[in-house]
Amino acid sequence: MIALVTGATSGIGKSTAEIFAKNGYDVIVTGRREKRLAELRKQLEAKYKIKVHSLCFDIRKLPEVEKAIASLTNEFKKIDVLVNNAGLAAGLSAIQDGNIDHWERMIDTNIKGLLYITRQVSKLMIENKKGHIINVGSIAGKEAYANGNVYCGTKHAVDALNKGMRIDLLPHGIKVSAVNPGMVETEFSVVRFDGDESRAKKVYDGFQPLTPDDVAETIYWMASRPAHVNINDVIIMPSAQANSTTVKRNS
Ligand code: NDP
Ligand code: 8X3
Repeated sequence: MIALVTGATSGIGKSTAEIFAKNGYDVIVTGRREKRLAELRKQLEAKYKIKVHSLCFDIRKLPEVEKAIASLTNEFKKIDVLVNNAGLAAGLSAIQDGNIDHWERMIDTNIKGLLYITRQVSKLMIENKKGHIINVGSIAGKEAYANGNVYCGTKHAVDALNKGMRIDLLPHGIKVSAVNPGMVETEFSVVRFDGDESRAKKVYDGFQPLTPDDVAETIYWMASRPAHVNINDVIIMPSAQANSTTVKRNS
């Protein structure tokens, strides 16, 4: 069995690659940071005795996505599970003050990048007559919160695409699911705040956020249901978080 996990250099994607490897899958890991991909490959191969193939590319660039998928050997083209995880938030501003570069990075990565790779991999799954696509959405795709406008918009788009691709791929026997987490402590907030680590840390102050492993375990559970069962959609939250903005913190 083969799983391709986008954005495996950090956070949820890295944990997801590991849990598939631990369960005997060969994995294809992607991201832009080549050194991290090489380290992950070495680590997973040594620990789990499975095969790891790494693809270093920017998911926003269609020619890079096409070249990366085309470069896979026939063996690695038989992808059973695609985890569409690569994504980011950039900034947190009122709509009138939004930074256009932030908007474009989020739209290009979270929507267009997800589409580019899905188009390539779903064709391979159709040839193979099976497959499972698991989209990483967010609680931000289920509700909007102050200053989250464009990030929430991209994750609402993922929610709609999840439903749409499930319909289109149904005749081909391909399952489509989404996992929508609340707050998970990863590099997400450091990226959102352009590298400001102390601001990022405050996001998770005074409560226990989800870990990347919590989400990875859910993704693997979704992927490992029997053939006749599909988990369409999951929302997973820290117990201390009721919705995007209501969090019980110890003061
Ligand atoms: P991280 O920042 O830790 O990981 C993001 C991953 O996405 C990295 O591996 C990064 O790789 C990859 N990525 C980002 N941009 C690109 C790009 N242009 N091309 C290729 N890869 C890219 O964050 P998380 O693990 O938290 O985020 C993973 C997903 O989970 C995202 O879709 C996010 O929106 C979603 N999510 C996160 C939540 C949270 O609270 N953390 C909650 C809900 C959803 P590299 O930099 O090497 O390219
Ligand atoms: C990340 C979750 O709501 O903290 O998708 O932006 S949130």
